[in-house]
Amino acid sequence: MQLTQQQVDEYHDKGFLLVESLLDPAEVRQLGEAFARDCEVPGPHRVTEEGGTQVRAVYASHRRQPEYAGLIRDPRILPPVRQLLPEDVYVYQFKINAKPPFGGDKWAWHQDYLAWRIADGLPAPLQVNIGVFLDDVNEFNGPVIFLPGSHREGLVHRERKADAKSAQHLDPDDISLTADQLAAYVDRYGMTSPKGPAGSVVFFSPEIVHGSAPNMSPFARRLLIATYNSCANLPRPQGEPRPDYVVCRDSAPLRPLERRFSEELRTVDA
Ligand code: HL5
Ligand code: SIN
Ligand code: MN
Repeated sequence: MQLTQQQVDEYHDKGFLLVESLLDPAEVRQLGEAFARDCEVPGPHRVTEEGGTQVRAVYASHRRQPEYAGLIRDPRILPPVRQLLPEDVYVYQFKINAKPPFGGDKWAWHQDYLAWRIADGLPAPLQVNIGVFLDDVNEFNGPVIFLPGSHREGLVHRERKADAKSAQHLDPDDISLTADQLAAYVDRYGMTSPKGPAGSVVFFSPEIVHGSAPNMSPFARRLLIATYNSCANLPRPQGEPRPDYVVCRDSAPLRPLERRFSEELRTVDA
């Protein structure tokens, strides 16, 4: 699949692009089952909600579940990513943010690239994120909210809080914008939250300001986020590099699969 020039322009202008129903319902079901399976794998890659046992996020599922290994190279996803970032790319980070009904906590207002610059010494914001809706996303279940156009000003600030919220990953809370910064940015750019059926995909910039509210609805909001980084932009950590579930080491250029991930899996099974 190729994006139209208008879609490419929209991504660069707003900092994100929503493509509705890119995956079909049967594929969404497969991905959901793979997530349920992956949630059972214990380890530091499984992040729980503060003070609880509920899963908040699971990292690096593409290394354990064939559905996700295929998805990151799917011909509907990888070629568009390469249109938005015309470089050889690899997956730098892969996570699924669970946000279960009545309990998924907020994700504070932040810019991704600041996290990766601070924590991993990532030289440049040469990334494209994809957000794959594993559930229908509506105004009730804690959709990601973007400040459209906010990616164009670079980093809003460069500080990290002294006390880390999580030892397993860098929680956006540690690098969040102040209330004044957020208010000024919303004044300039406004807010919007892409919504749509499960299977929709939102491509978004590593510099766009975003965040999301807690989920107090009875609807789950599982969101898969994969970050593609330019192969020429490897991290240069100052000290110990972070674990490879949070910063993937395999930086070999990805090539698209010939057929959609679900068809490739069928061939393997046969
Ligand atoms: N949790 C990520 C990490 O690299 C950073 C956040 O949305 C990305 C800010 O630890
Ligand atoms: C994130 O930006 O890492 C989290 C966004 C979300 O899951 O709402
Ligand atoms: Mn983020």
